[in-house]
Amino acid sequence: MSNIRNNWTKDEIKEIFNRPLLKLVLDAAEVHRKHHTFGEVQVSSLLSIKTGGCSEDCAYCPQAARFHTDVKVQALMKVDEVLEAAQNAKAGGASRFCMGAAWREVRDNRDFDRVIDMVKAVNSLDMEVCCTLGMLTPHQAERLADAGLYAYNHNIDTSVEHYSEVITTRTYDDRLNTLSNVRKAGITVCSGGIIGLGETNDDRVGMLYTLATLPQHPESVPINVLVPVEGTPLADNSRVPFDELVRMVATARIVMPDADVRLSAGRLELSIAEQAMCFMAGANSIFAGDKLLTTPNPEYNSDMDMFRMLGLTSKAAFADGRPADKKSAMQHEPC
Ligand code: SAM
Ligand code: DTB
Ligand code: SF4
Repeated sequence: MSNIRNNWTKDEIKEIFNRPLLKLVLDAAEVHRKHHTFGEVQVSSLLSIKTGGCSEDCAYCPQAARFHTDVKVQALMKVDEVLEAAQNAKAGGASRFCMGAAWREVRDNRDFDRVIDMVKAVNSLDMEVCCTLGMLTPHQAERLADAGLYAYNHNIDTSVEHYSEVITTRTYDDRLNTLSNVRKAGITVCSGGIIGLGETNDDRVGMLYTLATLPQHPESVPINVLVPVEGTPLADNSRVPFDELVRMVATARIVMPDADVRLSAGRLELSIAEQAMCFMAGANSIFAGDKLLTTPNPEYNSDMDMFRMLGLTSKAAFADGRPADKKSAMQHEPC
């Protein structure tokens, strides 16, 4: 019998979340060992293909036009420039290349046509291609799938209860709808959130509850720690203590055993020892490269030193199968 559950209750998740920290880490490590190759880490590289000037009001985001941050608006990059960045990322050891655009949603215009060309170009490098472009219609998701998109990142960010404290310009249901469109198109789902937005522990449990009770768990779950950026409403939020991140990672690992749990934004503030505890607790994915979208991330060489020190290895691209395999597997599943 599969031990993947989509019928978690909030109380069950809360009980896990509140276990004594080292017991929680040990429990998560056991789940991790059963479902993954322990010590293998999926390495993604991020590129902001269209930066700043976004119409949304996500209170954490330096790219929202309404906040006065140092981010310079940049139009959509050219396909050749993106391809070169992907080649460099591959040479640096990344197996997945994720392209982010500061858009509320995708529009059916020439910019989207260009993104489709970017997806095709990066796909030809035999890398897992990921996009995060805002909301998608079913048709747009199909076009991305046909171009060879492997994963789509769209975060729910926080609990349904806390959501409207952070974002007012699109709803939680809008986000869930995009996730459903992505899933139906046969693209793997990458969805997680952020801690440090002023949420309570109940909100953190609530966010994991939403993800873990989706009809199918996301294949990737990024856990971001807020990077406070000057000019955003959350610039003065206090730093999330590291044990709270470990709790979040470990609980995500236990309730979504097959997912890749990604230690995402906020890694620059963590020591190697703190990251090691996150890897023990079930984190098995990172963003590598000295920049996330607009904020800094650890240097590539320091991450490689960390990998050597901790005995971590990089997961190969498509180790979990190719999109075509997944789509045909989905089509053969009973309704
Ligand atoms: N515009 C698209 C969207 O919002 O779906 C894609 C890009 S958006 C920057 C991707 C994700 O980055 C957000 O959903 C959020 O979870 C994360 N993010 C943005 N700013 C952040 C920050 N300052 N700290 C941590 N995570 C952040
Ligand atoms: C995700 O969950 N985290 C990444 C990626 N998905 C797109 C983005 C983090 C952004 C951090 C702030 C910035 O660099 O602008
Ligand atoms: Fe725009 Fe995405 Fe930033 Fe929200 S998170 S302001 S949608 S770029």
